[in-house]
Amino acid sequence: MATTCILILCSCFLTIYASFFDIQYPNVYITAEKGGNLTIQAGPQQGNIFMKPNGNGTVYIGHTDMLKLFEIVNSLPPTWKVNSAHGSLGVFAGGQSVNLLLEAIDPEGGKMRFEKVSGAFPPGVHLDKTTGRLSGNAPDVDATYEFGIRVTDAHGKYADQIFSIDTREKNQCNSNPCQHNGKCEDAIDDYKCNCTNPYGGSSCQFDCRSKAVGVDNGVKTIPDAQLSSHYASGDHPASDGRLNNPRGWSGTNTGSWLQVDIGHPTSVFAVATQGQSSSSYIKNFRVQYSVDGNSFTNVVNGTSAMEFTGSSSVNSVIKHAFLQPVTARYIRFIPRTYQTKPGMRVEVYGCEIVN
Ligand SMILES: *[C@@H]1O[C@H](CO)[C@@H](O)[C@H](O)[C@H]1NC(C)=O
Ligand SMILES: *[C@@H]1O[C@H](CO)[C@@H](O)[C@H](O)[C@H]1NC(C)=O
Ligand SMILES: *[C@@H]1O[C@H](CO)[C@@H](O)[C@H](O)[C@H]1NC(C)=O
Ligand SMILES: *[C@@H]1O[C@H](CO)[C@@H](O)[C@H](O)[C@H]1NC(C)=O
Ligand SMILES: [Ca+2]
Ligand SMILES: [Ca+2]
Repeated sequence: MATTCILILCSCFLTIYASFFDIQYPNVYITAEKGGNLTIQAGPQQGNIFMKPNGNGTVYIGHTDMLKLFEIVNSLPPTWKVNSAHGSLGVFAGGQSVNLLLEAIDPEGGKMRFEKVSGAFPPGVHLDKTTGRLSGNAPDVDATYEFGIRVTDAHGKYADQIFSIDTREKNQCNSNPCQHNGKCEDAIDDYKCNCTNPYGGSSCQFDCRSKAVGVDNGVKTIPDAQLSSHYASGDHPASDGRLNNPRGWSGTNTGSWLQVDIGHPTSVFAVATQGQSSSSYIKNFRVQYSVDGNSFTNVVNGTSAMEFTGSSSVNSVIKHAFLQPVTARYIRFIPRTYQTKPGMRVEVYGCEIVN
């Protein structure tokens, strides 16, 4: 009976003061009157106020998620798990693989982000910003690289730490890369060989006396544009002046010449020729060489220009080694005496000069 009475009272109260306590199923609103304040007060002594969002619920003040805010406020910054004193991550030889994990722990166990805030990594070493892994290959230099890394948690709390990596230049000569008694000099990520005569190439692996630069028709390392001539007879251009070419180059008189532009400074040791045809061939020729394509010098024996014998045969190759190798980019074949027409097909032998 009393319960019914209270219920009736309540419903009257709610109808009259809907703005104060309003149920709009399933929502419940408590609203003060205009200018009024809403006060929730616990019992006068040791009373508590509980707000209990359930499940994934939260408490908002304005648009601020209070639980998130407390989470951010309470979140502790990550801490570094430093592996060694002074943040030294180790010593790496040139070319050695670097694979290091910059370990940090976030007390809340959330995701972390890593970034460099100062200093420099060794060239070739990179940081993965999500895992904190440093990887790459150590540069071939003696150096210490110091850098500051900031690890930041999901709440923007961060911790900085200075690290360092030491690198040591590797002596690339330790593996004795220079063949044929070439002298080795260590370099950055590399070595240089000072080869003994007649060897060449980056590891003195070539016998320059027999290393063709590639004029030969079957090789053509030297493109047509690098073959030129003076006074060619029209149907036998310089581009046919290749050893084993079916046509061959032909000049018109002793003022003619055939030139090979090797393309780069080369230590030239020898040349070879074939005749142009069974009836048209050089009997004797000189060889001139040049570094710049303007100023040419005779290949000599002592102080006189060497006179080389040409091949009078279509097929047989006559090869002539110079008494001393010459440094040249351009080699010119100059007819001296010839049968019918000064014709020939040529190859040049030598090693590229590498510095
Ligand atoms: C509401 O609270 C403010 C601040 O305490 C007070 O100045 C004001 O008088 C209160 N309003 C009413 C109607 O009590
Ligand atoms: C909270 O939300 C997540 C993802 O939406 C859900 O997997 C989880 O069950 C929810 N927890 C509760 C207590 O409702
Ligand atoms: C190469 O070795 C020779 C003989 O020892 C020396 O004269 C020459 O200067 C060396 N060249 C270079 C570039 O080191
Ligand atoms: C070089 O000249 C000398 C003396 O003049 C001679 O004896 C020698 O045969 C010549 N060598 C060549 C390869 O022509
Ligand atoms: Ca944290
Ligand atoms: Ca080195």
